[in-house]
Amino acid sequence: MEGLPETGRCLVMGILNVTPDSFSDGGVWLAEEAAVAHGIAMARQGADLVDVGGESTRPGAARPHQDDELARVVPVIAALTRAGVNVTVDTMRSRVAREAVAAGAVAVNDVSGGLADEAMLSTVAELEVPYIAMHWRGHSTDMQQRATYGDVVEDVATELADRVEAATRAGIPTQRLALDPGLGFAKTPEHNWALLAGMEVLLSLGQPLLIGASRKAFLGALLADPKGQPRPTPERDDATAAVSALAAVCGAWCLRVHDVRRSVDAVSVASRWMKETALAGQDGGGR
Ligand code: PMM
Repeated sequence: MEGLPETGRCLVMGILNVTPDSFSDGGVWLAEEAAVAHGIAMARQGADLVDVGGESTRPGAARPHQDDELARVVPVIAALTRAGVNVTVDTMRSRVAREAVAAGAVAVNDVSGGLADEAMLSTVAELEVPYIAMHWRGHSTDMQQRATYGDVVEDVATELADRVEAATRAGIPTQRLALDPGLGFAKTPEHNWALLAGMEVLLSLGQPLLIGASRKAFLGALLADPKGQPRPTPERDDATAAVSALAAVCGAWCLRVHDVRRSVDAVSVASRWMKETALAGQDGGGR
């Protein structure tokens, strides 16, 4: 996508939640120094982007005050940028997006797709940075009550198409716009699996697709023990890497993950496999 690193393969975005309450790493990277060190470590492991967020979006989470969000993310973004890391900001607030870009962020990742702050789309258009618009139906406090769909893949595709229209109307060129089905956001596990299996429909919207499956509850449920206890969050990284490999083969543009090394490896395998498939195709299958 225009303005972001070109690698010729699916990108890997490392997650850096500078929050006290994110579902998997809440509180771990709240201290600025620890957050910056972890961001640099993820870049060294091969993260193409490091996504810095100061608001937890886990189901039921309360929103932080804007000043607290700014105080959490801006110094970390500035320090990572100075260290040469490509940083994106995970925010629903236009003011945070503006200050994050001033501090060096190269793109804005908005889980609300511009719906939470009416100034977001015009701000991003003015800032001239890439924008990731996620499918969203409302704030985390009650989002799971909004997980009602006719056909989830068709409904999410239609609602994302509306976001493309709103973004382009606000002045964001499609070359700078990526989409995300928003796994776990107003979605049941069944909805998440249907969306992964329906990636082709989402890709037919014509925009790059980001997939954020990392450590999410639907993987915990899939890997539950015989008593039905979900697999604990840090033990979902191998399943996350499996999703990364499959999503890369299915044409994802970027994968947002906690464990960067596993997904970089998964993408390497997927890329090599796809290259071989293409070569076999050129040879008429005679190799
Ligand atoms: N998921 C979370 C936060 N931000 N951004 C995008 N684009 N896509 C996602 O799926 C997404 C996101 C919640 O997960 P986290 O608490 O592990 O960051």
